[in-house]
Order: sequence, then C-alpha cells, then structure tokens
Amino acid sequence: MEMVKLHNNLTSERNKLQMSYMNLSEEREQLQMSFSNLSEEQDQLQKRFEDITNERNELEKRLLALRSYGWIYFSSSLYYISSSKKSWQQSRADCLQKGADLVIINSHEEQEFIQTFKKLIWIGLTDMESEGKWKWVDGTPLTTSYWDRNEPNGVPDRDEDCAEIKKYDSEQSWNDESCGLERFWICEKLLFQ
Ligand code: 2F8
Ligand code: CA
Repeated sequence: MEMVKLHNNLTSERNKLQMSYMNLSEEREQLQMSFSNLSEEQDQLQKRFEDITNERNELEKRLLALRSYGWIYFSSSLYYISSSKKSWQQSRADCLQKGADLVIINSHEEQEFIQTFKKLIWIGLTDMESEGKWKWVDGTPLTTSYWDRNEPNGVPDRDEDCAEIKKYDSEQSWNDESCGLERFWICEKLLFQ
C-alpha cells in the first residue's frame, strides 16, 4: 500500500513538473519572439536615425550655401556689398540683422579690397560717442587710418560722425560724413572666431 502511494505521489510530482516545463517553454518562446521583434524595431530605429542625421547634414549645407549667397570671400572674412543706399545707422542695422557688422578695416590689403567697389561706402567707424575719438564698431580705437587729405573735418563747423570711403585712386580715401546721409555699405562677417 505504501508503495502505491509513493508511486502516485511521484506520478503527480512528475505531472506538475511536466506542466511547469511546458509553461516555461511557452514563456521562453514568447520571450524569444518579443526579443526578435525588439531587435527588428531597434534596427529600424537605427536606420531612421541615420536617415534623419543625413537629412539634417544636407539641410545644414544648403542653409550655409543660402546664407553665403551674395557674400564675397576675402582673407578669412565674408563681405556683403549693398546694392541700395541707407544712412549709417540703418546700414549697420542691416549688417547686424545678417549676423555681421559694418566692415572694420585693419590691414592695407583690406583697405585696397574695399576700394575696388568704387562706390561711396559706409564703413564701421564712428566718433558719435565722443567727438574726435574714432572707434570701430567692435569698440576698438582707431590706430592705422586712411583719411583723405584734410579729413576728418567734421568739427567745429559740421557734424560728421561717420566714416565713408570716398576715393578709389588713392589709398588715403576716408571722409567723415553726416551719419544721416545715404550711402552704400559693406558688412563683414569674420569666418573663424
Ligand atoms: O572737401 C571735403 C568735404 O566735402 C564735402 O563738404 C563740402 C563733404 N560733405 C558733404 O558732402 C556733405 C565733407 O564731409 C568733406 O570733408
Ligand atoms: Ca568730412
């Protein structure tokens, strides 16, 4: 009798273990399926990420090309030459809005380059803050200058607080002028700063 009971118990135990094994197998299959779905999804997301990255790089290149349109490269800067005339302040506002500023001339070569446009051009030089103290738009004081003969002559009889390029045949070509007069202008954007 004891033997029969033992046998029954063992049979029952075996059945439970078999059931448990079947359940675990089923669960493992589901987990495998779920893992393979997630792997597939991960591959798709990776591919999508690469596509979007390529698209973004392409758009960045196009944006750079669009922003550079109409700008001329010279010695580590980009220059924009206006095709209309404005007051000095309005000219400066246009440059600032373009992420640039009125041109600052700090070499003999740059002075020569600006003269090649042969127009009356506002440059980024003014003494409007303090009469007679000429400063570039970045706040630096004027050191090397290219004033025309007898310029600047804005005081005492005239109020001429902004500098323009007036001549093309001589390097000494700057004139101080009334800021409200309308002139062409040149914006400069430094490339590496
Ligand atoms: O001779 C230079 C002198 O020429 C003009 O005045 C007569 C300029 N002013 C105007 O054009 C308004 C001066 O800025 C310049 O110094
Ligand atoms: Ca003058």
